[in-house]
Amino acid sequence: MKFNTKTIHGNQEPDKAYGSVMPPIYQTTTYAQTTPGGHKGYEYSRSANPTRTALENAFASIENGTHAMAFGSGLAAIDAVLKLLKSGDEVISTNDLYGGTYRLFTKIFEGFGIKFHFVGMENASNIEAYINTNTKLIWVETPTNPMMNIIDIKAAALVANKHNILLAVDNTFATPYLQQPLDLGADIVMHSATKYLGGHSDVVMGALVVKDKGLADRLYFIQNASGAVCGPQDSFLVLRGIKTLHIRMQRHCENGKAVAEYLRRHPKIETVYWPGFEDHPNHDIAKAQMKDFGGMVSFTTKGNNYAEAINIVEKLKIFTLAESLGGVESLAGHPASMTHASIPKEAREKTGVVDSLIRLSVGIEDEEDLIADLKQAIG
Ligand code: P1T
Repeated sequence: MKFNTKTIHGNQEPDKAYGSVMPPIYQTTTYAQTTPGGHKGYEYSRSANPTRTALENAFASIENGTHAMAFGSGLAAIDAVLKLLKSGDEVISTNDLYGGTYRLFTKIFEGFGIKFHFVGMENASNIEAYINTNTKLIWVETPTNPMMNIIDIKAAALVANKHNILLAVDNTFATPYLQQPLDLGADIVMHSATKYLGGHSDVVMGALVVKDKGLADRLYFIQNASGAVCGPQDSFLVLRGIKTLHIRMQRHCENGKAVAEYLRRHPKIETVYWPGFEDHPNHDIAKAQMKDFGGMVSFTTKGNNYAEAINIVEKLKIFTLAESLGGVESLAGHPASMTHASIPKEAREKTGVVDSLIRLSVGIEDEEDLIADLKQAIG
C-alpha cells in the first residue's frame, strides 16, 4: 500500500459490531468480564482502548513501523522514551530543539542522574566524539525547531548501530509524508501529534512508533505503568486528521515555499531558514531524505531588533500569533519569548534563536493572502 492510501486505510478495518467505517468513540473506562480475566481484549482504558488502538494502528502504518503508542502529549511520549534509561546513562541530543524537550531533559531527567550532551549534528560525525560506554540514546530532531537545521538520519543511524545505541527521531516537523525515519535506520519515531498529524489545532497528543517487538514491549510497559495516555475522543480526532495528512502536507509545502521565497526577496529580511533553498547548509541531505521541504519557515530581520520583531508578529492578521504549529491555519511565533523561552538566552542564541527570529507555521490558506499579510506586517 502506498502512503496516500495508508493515511486512509492503513491497518484500519470497519468496526466489528455494525461495520461503522470510522471506529466508534469508546467512551469507557472499563470492560465487562464474564469471569476474572474473561474479556474481549480490553480490561481498563489506561492499558488499552479500542478507539486508541485504531489510532495506534494508523500511526504504525504511516511510519512503516510494527507497533505504536499514543500519549496525552508529545512531551509525554518523549518522557516515556527517557524512562527506558536509568541513572548514569547518557544521551546525545540535537542542540537546536523544541524548548519543552530541552526543559524536560535538563530540568527533570538531569535531576534523575541522566547526563545530556547537546550537540550540533548538522555534521553527523560530530556525534561520535560524545559517545562512551554510558551512552544509551541519540535524540534527533529534524528539521529542528525553530532553526530548520537538517540532520542526516541515515548517518546518525550508522553511528548509533555501530555503538549499539538507540536512535530516536522527533518527526513532528516533517511528518511521515516527508520522511520515514524507521526506514532510514532509526529505532523510535516520536511525534507531537498535536501538530500536523492532528492537523486542526484541536488536540494535544503524542506518539511513538517502533519496528522491534522487544522495544515495543518495553515502551508499552512504560505507557501503561506511567499512564500518560490520551482519551478516546482525542484518538478519534487525530485518526480523522491523519486521513487528510497527505493533501494538507502537499499544500503546506507549496505555501511554505512561496512564503520562504517571498521573505528572501524582502529588503528588510536578514536571513530566511528553510531547507528548500539550494544554499541551505544541508539542502542535499534534505533533498535526499525528505520528499519536499515542509511548511515551517523561520526568519530574522535586519538589525536584529526585538521590538521590530514583536511589532511584526502583532500586526499579522491572517497569521495568528500563537504557540504551536502544523494546523490548517497559519501561525506566527516569536521563539525567544514563546516556545523557546525555557532555554537560557546564552544557549538559545548559540543555536541562532536571536531576538528578531520569527517562526511561521504556514497553513493551507491561499498563498496570495498569506503573502499580502506578511507584506502589510513587515512593511
Ligand atoms: O506540545 P506537545 O504535544 O507536548 O509536543 C511537544 C513538542 C515536541 N517536539 C516538537 C518538535 C515540538 O514542536 C513540540 C511542541 N512544540 C510547540 C508547542 C511549538 O510551538 O513549537
